[in-house]
Amino acid sequence: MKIIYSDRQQLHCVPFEVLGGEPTPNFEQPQRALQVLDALSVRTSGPVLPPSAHGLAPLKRVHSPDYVDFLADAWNQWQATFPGKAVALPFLFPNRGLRQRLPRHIEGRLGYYAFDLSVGLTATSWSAIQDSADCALTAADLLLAGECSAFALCRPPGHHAGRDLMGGYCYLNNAAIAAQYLLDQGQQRIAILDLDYHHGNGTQSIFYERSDVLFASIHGDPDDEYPHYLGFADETGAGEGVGFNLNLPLPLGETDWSRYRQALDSAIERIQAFAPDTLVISLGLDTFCEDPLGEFSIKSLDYLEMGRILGGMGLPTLFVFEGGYAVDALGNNTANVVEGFEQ
Ligand code: SP5
Ligand code: ZN
Repeated sequence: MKIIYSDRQQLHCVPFEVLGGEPTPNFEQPQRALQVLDALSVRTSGPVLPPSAHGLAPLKRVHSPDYVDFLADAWNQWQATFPGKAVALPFLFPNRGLRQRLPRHIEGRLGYYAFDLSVGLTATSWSAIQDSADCALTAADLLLAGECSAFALCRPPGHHAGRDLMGGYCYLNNAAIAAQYLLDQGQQRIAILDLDYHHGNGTQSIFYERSDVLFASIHGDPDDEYPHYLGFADETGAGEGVGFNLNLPLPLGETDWSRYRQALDSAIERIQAFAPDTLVISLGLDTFCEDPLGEFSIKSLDYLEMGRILGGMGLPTLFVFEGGYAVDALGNNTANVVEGFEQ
């Protein structure tokens, strides 16, 4: 399958985040994408192609126009206010009891559009963020042109980003943007299967009241794991979307492949009943046993079987790369999914 990737995605590099009460080197490093690119180039049919620019319009079909314009201009505003400070980072948020009102000052704007401290912006972040979304859109074009699968090697990732909210290393929701684009190009139903270890709160919230996009997610129980405030089993959709949201939270520490596989079977059963035109897979590899942010125990060879099961669904499939922080194993694990899928 074709792999879509842009070198400009290397331009986004946030030096630190805050974890466990301490400044910590940011886990979402440029090297992640290079490891995956290497492994996919060597081990799968390829080829690797650059994204084509789709402009702001498809982004604004999912995100609010003010949020997209903010992302594109945030660095300029930051630099004007904090000259010489290399990373724009929020530090306060309009939580309970505070006004949901976009203020003038960049400090207030950053917090208004963020829900955690993992989403710094540097001088070159926007190029990478935009190219990451363009990778998903270009991969969607391949499916529209009749390819049966494509791999969008997106970085930064997307599934935590909401309509006007960044967090969890995510700025633009690449999977949601691709799904909406496929609908706008004439498809009727899209299923999004989110296999990242963390719940895809952004994707869920974007499509929560919609019946043309089915969202199914397998993830660490948010009672015990990030993002904590969404992703529970009783969230089944609202309004038109009732019945089109499926959360399968699994326990930390005791989820191995056999347990995960049962959840995957349930998700697949629901997706097959939905009969989507395209399956978008938010592929996070942070379910890996050695992932520094995860508490599942999936092994490298399990990803081969995961790929075979996904390929066995027989649906046009768009892979969108999300999380995964065991950098040394990330390429191999990702290539295992793709190789299994192609068997
Ligand atoms: C795209 C993606 O995978 N984003 C993940 C962001 C997670 N950041 C916060 C991690 C919090 C770590 N706390 C560990 C709690 C017990 N495992
Ligand atoms: Zn994750």
